[in-house]
Amino acid sequence: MWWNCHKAASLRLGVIQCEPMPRTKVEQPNLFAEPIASEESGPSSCSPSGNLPEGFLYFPSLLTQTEQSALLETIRQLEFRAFDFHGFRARRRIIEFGFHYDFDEREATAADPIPVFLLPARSKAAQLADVPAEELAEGIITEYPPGAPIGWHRDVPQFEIVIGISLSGACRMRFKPIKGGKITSITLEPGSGYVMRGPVRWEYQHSIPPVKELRYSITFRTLRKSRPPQSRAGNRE
Ligand SMILES: O=C(O)CCC(=O)C(=O)O
Repeated sequence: MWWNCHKAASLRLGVIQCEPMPRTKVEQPNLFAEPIASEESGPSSCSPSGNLPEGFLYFPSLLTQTEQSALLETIRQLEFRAFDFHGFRARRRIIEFGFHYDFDEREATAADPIPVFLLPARSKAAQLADVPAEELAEGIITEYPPGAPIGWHRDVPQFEIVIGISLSGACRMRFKPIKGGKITSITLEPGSGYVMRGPVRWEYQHSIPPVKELRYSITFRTLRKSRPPQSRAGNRE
């Protein structure tokens, strides 16, 4: 059923990039103005992003410049912690709200609530996914200094729909089928949003190569209500 909701949300909210749906351009005056029609090609191993995995939606103009600036002003003052994965300290740093995920225990436990300054962004993220804002139970802010990547992974199975918002710098996001196959990619521009659900969420891994400039992302996730369609293999975060 999510697919139907998905279609409805897409038509109401703006441009999506998603296969096998044909690319649809619908003007949406405030939230998602300036939709892009195509993306540049990625590295030679990547195909152009027109072949993005099913279930991935991209909204290039989710936040206005003013909204981006206001969020960044607050985010820059937050105390990030190094992302630690089984003793490996990544270059990116994070702050978790709503839930904290413990990779050693493989458990999500309650964390500080999603702060007020993130609520407008959460509302917009919820509209992208066509879910009530309160269902976005977790919010993670990630800081990528220049040169910081995020490796290939599939998000942990405690969560379901993933919605990401990009701030400050652009980056490339790549997708790789877990069962093997072609890598595809898209550029995530500052102020853009994306949704991952269904096939792209469960049958693919995603990654971000080292970023060229400082980037922040806000990731909202809903809690999973049913068993994921795939085994746990390939989960990292
Ligand atoms: O920075 C992003 O947009 C992606 C973040 C991500 O993949 C993750 O936190 O698992």
